[in-house]
Amino acid sequence: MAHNNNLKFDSICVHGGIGDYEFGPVVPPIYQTSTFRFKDSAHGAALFKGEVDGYIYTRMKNPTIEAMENAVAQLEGGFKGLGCASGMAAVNTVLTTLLKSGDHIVCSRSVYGPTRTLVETVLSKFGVESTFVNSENFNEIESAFKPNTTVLYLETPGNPTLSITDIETAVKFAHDKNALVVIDNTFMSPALQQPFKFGVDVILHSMTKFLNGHADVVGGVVVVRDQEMYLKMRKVLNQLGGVIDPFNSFLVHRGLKTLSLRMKKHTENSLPVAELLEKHPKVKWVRYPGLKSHPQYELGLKQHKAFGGMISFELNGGYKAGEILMNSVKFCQLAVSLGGVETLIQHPASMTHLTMGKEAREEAGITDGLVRLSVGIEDVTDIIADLEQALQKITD
Ligand code: LCS
Repeated sequence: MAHNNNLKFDSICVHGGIGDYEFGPVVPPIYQTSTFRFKDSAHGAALFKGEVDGYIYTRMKNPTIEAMENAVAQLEGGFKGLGCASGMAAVNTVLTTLLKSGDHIVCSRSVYGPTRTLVETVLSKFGVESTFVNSENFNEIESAFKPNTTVLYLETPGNPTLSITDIETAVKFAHDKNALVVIDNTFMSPALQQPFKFGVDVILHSMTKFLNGHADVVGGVVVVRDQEMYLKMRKVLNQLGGVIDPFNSFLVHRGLKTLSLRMKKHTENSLPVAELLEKHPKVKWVRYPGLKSHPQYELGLKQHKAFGGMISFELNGGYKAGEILMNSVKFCQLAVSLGGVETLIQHPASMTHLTMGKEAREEAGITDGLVRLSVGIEDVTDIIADLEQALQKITD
């Protein structure tokens, strides 16, 4: 199908990125090949010089991967996508491209644990300075900026606290200071949040989550707004080598077809689950962007099309009660990751955010008793019944 910029979002989910292929398949074939034959030596040389368009080597470009990249770029309203081997490969590609020795990055405190660890333990070795802030408080962003700040990195809603950052205000400020703004849009997906509309420069995702949606792929993607940034990122990704492979790209591209449907169902299921938790006597607090009690509820209404599938909460009995809950669920599965069709429950302090260290977690509001729920698309009464029976097992 020809690239059509006027299609509505749900139609892009189904048709986005699909090109014309031999024999007319309606889905992109899996070009499971590492390399592509040249017609003759002049053709090979012309491809390498960029004088003709075509394929050389799968780390550089592959039609199956390109199809998925174009689909995600269209969904985000961007220029081009770059498929990466994981979300972390996407984070690394972006930060390595944008930062150099002597630069300073301001980053949300509530980010996926290894993102912070990458900045503090790897990028620091190459002379990159960093400051982590509670980015839901604009004042903290403002006061963290230094003359050498070149990147503002936001994760909103943040993993796992679901804190929401005012993207538009942050972008205006950062651009005024000549810094670029990067957003990790994993938690909402373009179905629910479109950061380019607020002027963000670069978007990235762990496609392992909602974009693929079926818990059977590890992948990431970077989406950029223009050719100049695309060429810069592509060059670095090509050198770092963290590209996605054709089969995983195919699976993600298939997952995208139901992205809009799935995000509606995740949202539809999450609100009653969040409400149940909020009124439950064993629960201390609940964070869900769709609850009026969320401190940035109004901001969420402005930034999100709907509220998504992620909930965090803390039990009155703290870590011990959380342990009982996680060991008592039967339908919800005790596993890290998120954004798949199945409901998952996990404990960030001992799992996904362990490497950040206790002090950094506490500053970010990731308490030892915080439990994170990724609400799936099952029948919500099964999810609720399971959580109710598990909550009953907590006796004190
Ligand atoms: N960004 C966010 C917001 C994430 O949640 C994750 C992974 C990543 C980036 C990295 O993506 P990956 O390399 O795993 O594809 N988050 C995980 C989580 O919360 N539980 O397990 C993985």
